[in-house]
Amino acid sequence: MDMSLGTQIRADFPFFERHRDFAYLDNACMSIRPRPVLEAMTHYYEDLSGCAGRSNHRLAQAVTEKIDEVRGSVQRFIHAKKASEIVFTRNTTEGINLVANSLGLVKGDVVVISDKEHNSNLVPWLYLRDRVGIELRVMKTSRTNEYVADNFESLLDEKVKLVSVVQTSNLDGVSFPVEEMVQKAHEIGSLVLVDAAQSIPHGGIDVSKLNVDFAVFSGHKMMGPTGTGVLYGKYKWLDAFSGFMVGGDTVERTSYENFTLLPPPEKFEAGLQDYAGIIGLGAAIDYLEQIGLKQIREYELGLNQLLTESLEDQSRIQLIGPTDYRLRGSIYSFYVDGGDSHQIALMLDQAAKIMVRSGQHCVHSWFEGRGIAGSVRASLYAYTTEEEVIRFCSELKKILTVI
Ligand code: ALA
Repeated sequence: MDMSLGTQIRADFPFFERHRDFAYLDNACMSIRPRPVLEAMTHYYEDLSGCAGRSNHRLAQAVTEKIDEVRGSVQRFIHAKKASEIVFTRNTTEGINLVANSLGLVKGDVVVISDKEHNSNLVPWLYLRDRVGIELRVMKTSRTNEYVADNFESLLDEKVKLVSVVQTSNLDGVSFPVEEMVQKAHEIGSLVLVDAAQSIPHGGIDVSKLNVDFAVFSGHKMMGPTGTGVLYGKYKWLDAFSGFMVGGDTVERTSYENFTLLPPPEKFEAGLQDYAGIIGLGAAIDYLEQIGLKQIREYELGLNQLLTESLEDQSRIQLIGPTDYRLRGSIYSFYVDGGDSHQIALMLDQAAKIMVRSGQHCVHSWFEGRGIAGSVRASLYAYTTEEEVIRFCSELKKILTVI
């Protein structure tokens, strides 16, 4: 494995030119943007600055074309059948809320999630449980946080209307076998939503091969702008939805008495959109494709191997998830008996400008369920260098001698 990817592409990121002494290991929360993404956004503001799908002057037409182009790029990138299956959102959470509020679930309907869902894929369902009376079933994972087929199958019956699960966990980097889960869910007539926020940036997704009904992800974790996201939905389901947020640009016509919604995806994209952001997201996809998702994945595994092996001898470290780095993608998440995760993260930052995330990572339910206060999470990406990983391990070892 060529372990030079990080240093090779580093020059593409103005952020790293300005912060040469940072070790940025909080990529599961927020990624850094390469120059082409920043330039694409600036191009919108400096050269285009129009609305899409409204005015018919040349600037508006140019923006409309760009947005259509990006929709096509997303379609190709995730292997969707139609561009109209791609809805632009603000983030993953918005996509899940859109589906939760559009499915028309009623009292007694069941939604299945896993025991390691981010709040974005837990709270919308608890909300529907409290307001509508749906039942929420939680699939238990193994001691090492992995999928257990029996635990999933035992929850499936004809009352299940949706299985909504994370593909790759932000807690520990472990992935679920989504294709197998989709097959089982479809056999009992349930739809499947996959939260792909942490999987797409590190390996992509093929929604057609997985045969998922919905997939959601965010731009900011894949080198794209903040406030951008995507909901993929099979056209037949999007078409059947009655609309969630409605208003300008979602309608074909209105009168004082009624309105006619446009077909998908327009009927879901209410109001002026983040055109600069969407154009930036398109540039992020181009950039990721240029590097190659397979190469990114393999490179990150190499870094995680280095990280895992360097800390193997640290008996106080309690790793979350399997010890095998190949099962944890780009994440190394741990806690230290007798050590506070926030204190460790602060010490890493203050002593060596190493940025990691600490706490419960918006997966409070998992931590509460196990009586663990929180973890320190180092998360890697294509531009992470071996030097950053080595620095993290060495500073952490120093900290472990004083806490
Ligand atoms: N989901 C983001 C994280 O894990 C916020 O940090």
